Amino acid sequence: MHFQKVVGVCLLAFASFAWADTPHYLWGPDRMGKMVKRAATSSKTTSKTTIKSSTTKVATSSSKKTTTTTAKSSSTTAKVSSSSTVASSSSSTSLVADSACTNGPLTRSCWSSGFSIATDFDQKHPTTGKTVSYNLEITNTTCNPDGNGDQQCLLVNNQLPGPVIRASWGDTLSITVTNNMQDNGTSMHWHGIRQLNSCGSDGVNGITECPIAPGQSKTYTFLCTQFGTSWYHSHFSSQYGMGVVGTIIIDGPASSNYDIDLGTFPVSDWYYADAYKVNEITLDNLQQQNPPPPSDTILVNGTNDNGSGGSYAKVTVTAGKKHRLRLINTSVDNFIRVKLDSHPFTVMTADFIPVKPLPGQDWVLLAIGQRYDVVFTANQTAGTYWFRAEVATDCYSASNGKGRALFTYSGQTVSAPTDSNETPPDTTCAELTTTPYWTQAVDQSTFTSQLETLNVDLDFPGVATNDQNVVLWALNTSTMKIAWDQPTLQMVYDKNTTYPAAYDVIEIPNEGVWTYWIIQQASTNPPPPHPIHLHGHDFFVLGSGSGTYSSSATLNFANPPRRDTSTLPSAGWLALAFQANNPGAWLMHCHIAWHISEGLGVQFLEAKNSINFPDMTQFGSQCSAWKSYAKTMPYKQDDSGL
Ligand SMILES: [Cu+2]
Repeated sequence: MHFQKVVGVCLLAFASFAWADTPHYLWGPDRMGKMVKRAATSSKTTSKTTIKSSTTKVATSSSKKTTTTTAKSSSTTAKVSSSSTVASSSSSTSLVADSACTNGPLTRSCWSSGFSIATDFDQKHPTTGKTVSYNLEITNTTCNPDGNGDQQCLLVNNQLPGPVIRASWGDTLSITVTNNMQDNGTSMHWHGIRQLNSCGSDGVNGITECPIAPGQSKTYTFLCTQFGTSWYHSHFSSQYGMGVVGTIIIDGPASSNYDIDLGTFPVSDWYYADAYKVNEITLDNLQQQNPPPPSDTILVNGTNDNGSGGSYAKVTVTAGKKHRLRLINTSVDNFIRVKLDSHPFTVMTADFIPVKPLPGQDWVLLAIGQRYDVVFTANQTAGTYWFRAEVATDCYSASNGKGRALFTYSGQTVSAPTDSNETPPDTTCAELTTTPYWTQAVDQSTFTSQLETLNVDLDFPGVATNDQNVVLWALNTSTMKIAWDQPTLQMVYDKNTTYPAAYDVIEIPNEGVWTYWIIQQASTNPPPPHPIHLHGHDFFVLGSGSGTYSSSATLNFANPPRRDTSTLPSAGWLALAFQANNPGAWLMHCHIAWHISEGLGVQFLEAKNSINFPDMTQFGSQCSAWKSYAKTMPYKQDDSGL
């Protein structure tokens, strides 16, 4: 497979590099109309990233999408409507779900008749017939999350983070997103949601839809085939860094018991400058191989106290009870470690995958996009305890501030204890090794024989969209860049196979195959590790390591960790596998917002002849509205668009 080099905008965050000579800048307005520095100078060095792939055929099954009625809801309150229950997909599972037990504090592994923590949800899931509806409105406004002062923000329902989207395993979610921003398009991605047979609701502008133009709405509809914790965010350039973020709970069984569900607890880096501007500065810095700006602070559940008027997130716990806390890293650039003083965590999920419980976890590292659901017992002296969230410097993350929250025992006065300023461990940015609760082996019969190599460069295309030379990140030999008004799904629907090289389309023609990907970073690449995220699937993490992948490396095919976001180590490799079992166009990318902006992504076009397309009349109307708006929009696309 040959991929032509193209232009996009992609670069890295490298905190370890010494700051070099003062760079040359051009200036121009950013999306918010502020004057910002833009990249100007050319640069040199190249480095390579390599992806190897191979495919093998195995049996697969397909699931049927069922239709349900929808209900309207007001902004933050979900309404549920029921229709007749439809049998879900049939298929075999190697594990037998308990049909008798019901979910409760001592029986969290149970769920409903025929479904439990032992259910292989690739093969089988409930279909409740319920549709849970939400309305999300995005506006251009101001916020002041930590007391630093009002700044420009883009918020969902005027709150940070946006409302929690909550449904149960087997429900259908129907979420209407309205763009009431003046000068921004948008599209909303539901991170980690499989979107089985509903690729058109994946929310990736330029791939699965045109952006939603100002004043327009789109309703995303999908079935909750898995359960656990996740988040949603805009996929329109760096927009989510300005607040277009919220969290998701899909209720279901769990591999650990607990009494009280404390809900989602996102941690995020935060910048006082607008994210588009920070993105521009990062691109600028990359030209000199300088690090991006550090974040200004870390928000815990959207808030912090910087000492001048902000407030800490406050959580009440009940003595003697087990509490479930749903941790999510919703950052744009930083890996974050968290802990709750004197209350070690038992980790029980990794992303949307229930895992064998891992007790005794002190600091827990979350890459951008990752989630861990944890359980802790309130068994200490009644009082208030610090929750800590700090950037992982061993992952080349950097922040000028720390995240803090207060956990107080019920009946006690909230009173911040003296902060011991405990230092988080500085290790090797190692990801927690998790074991899925139920065993699923990855087929390895032709892994070796069908291995092929796709090369990727840290790209020096010579000319960029703004007629300047810029260094770009590239995965699969080209820097990714999509056109907002030409989504891949439309091209596939039109049977137009002239995908631009910059679309980085990798076709997986046949369902049922296992695909294997070794993502290789050269030692000459800038050092930050990359949190690699795949849409439309979980992947199996066969292995990772430092240096160059070798066929003698030990890979785990028997029961590998499974999740939707995993870390490519600095100067190392990451081996992933997933089975083609969901026709669609699926983005795989680095979840550092600056890096996908700079092109570090590819898209898999899976079984294009079997895609269940969305309503293409509505799809076309959304594109028409976007094209009409784009003629006069004040801020043109200046990056990958993603
Ligand atoms: Cu990256």
